[in-house]
Amino acid sequence: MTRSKSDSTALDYAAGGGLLSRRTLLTAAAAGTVAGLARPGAARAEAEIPEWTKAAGARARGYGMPAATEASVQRAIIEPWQDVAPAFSLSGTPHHRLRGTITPNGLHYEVHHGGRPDIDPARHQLMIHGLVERPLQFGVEALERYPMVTAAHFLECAGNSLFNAVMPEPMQAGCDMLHGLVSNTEWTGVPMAVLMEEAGVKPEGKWVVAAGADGPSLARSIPMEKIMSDGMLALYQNGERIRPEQGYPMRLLLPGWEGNMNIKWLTSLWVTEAPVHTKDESGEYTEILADGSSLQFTFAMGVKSFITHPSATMTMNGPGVYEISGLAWSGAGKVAKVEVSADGGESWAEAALAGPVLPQALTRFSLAWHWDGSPLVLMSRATDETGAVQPARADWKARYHASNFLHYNAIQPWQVTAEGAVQNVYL
Ligand SMILES: Nc1nc2c(c(=O)[nH]1)N[C@H]1C(S)=C(S)[C@@H](COP(=O)(O)O)O[C@H]1N2
Ligand SMILES: [Mo]
Repeated sequence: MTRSKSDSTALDYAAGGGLLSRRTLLTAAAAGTVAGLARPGAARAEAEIPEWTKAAGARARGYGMPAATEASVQRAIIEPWQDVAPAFSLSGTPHHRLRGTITPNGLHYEVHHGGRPDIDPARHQLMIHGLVERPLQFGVEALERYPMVTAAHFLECAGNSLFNAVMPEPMQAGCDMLHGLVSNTEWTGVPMAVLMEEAGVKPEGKWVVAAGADGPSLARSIPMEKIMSDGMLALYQNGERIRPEQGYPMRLLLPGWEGNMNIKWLTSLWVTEAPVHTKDESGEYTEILADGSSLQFTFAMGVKSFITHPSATMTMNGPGVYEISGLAWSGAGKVAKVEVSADGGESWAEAALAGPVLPQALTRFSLAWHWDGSPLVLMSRATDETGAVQPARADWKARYHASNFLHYNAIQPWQVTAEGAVQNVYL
């Protein structure tokens, strides 16, 4: 690769393909090498005075909305099974249109097995029954009086990134379609342990079968240990009441565990001795391994990351200095490091992680990059605090049957063409 002399004196390279040392973007901006981004300032007197500066603006309103010019920032409606299962519906978070780590409530991904029910909170009840000393029933108002905790956690569907898992050729679509079934929220609710202690779990009560109030009666068996350690009855989502899409008026939250177990519209917690092998955990949500056998109860989501800026469907704005930015997470705990490659995996540089890095939460990473206009492949590889590393696609595929689309966490390579198009590729 050739670089002009002025570039190489101003920039401090960390790896191939133009990756820059972590602090470089700030110093490059200061040195004026982020060429062509800002225009020279006009003298104040010559500057145009726009109409919004000359008149009064709109009045205060009861519930704010994004700017009208941002109306195209929407969830992607994903309908791969529309013909066979019409009640099943999905939408993906447009991560390539967002920054930071918290997902706005209106853009949280959705997976509904039987559509989104319209629940009257005054009539909704949560029952705790089975192997307990005192079977209990709670309405929303009663739950409001319990002590609550707040924590930021990702939620990811076990079927996230399914197109990369099973399609023979990489699908050309954005992060919303490809990886949108993960979102990150500050959840607030009552610790499950508080409710279970009130009901008095009998010594033989080792599992809890959680079920929702929607039509398909989605139900999952959950080990009591998880319920007692960090299970939450979530009532609030980023400070406001949980949205109908996310389980209004209440959902089960199991930090880091596959989305399916986080039962929405929660109505029943049945304490049992053993898992009951519901339809959702025997037929569905079991991974098919390479030898054809199936794997049940993969609870924690694997370590994973993808670059959001730039990403597929986006176009580079000419050669120059850019910030590569993306998201990383792990169901096992905190993200320990994210490495980025700009030469298809030949060399790697460590990205900066935006703090505080929280356990089982989306973590933003970034790294400065000088794109010289030549074609190359960008990718990110996350490692979590247990030492687990995100696998290459071929290694992930070798473990599973060709038809398996669950728990896909392989590295996402993005091809940048000489024309500046960013495309999904398999590597
Ligand atoms: N009652 C009920 N709970 C449910 C579902 C459902 O359809 N019904 N979908 C599950 C699946 S498969 C996932 S991935 C998550 C999705 O949560 P979200 O729609 O809030 O993103 O909720 C889970 N809990
Ligand atoms: Mo899911």
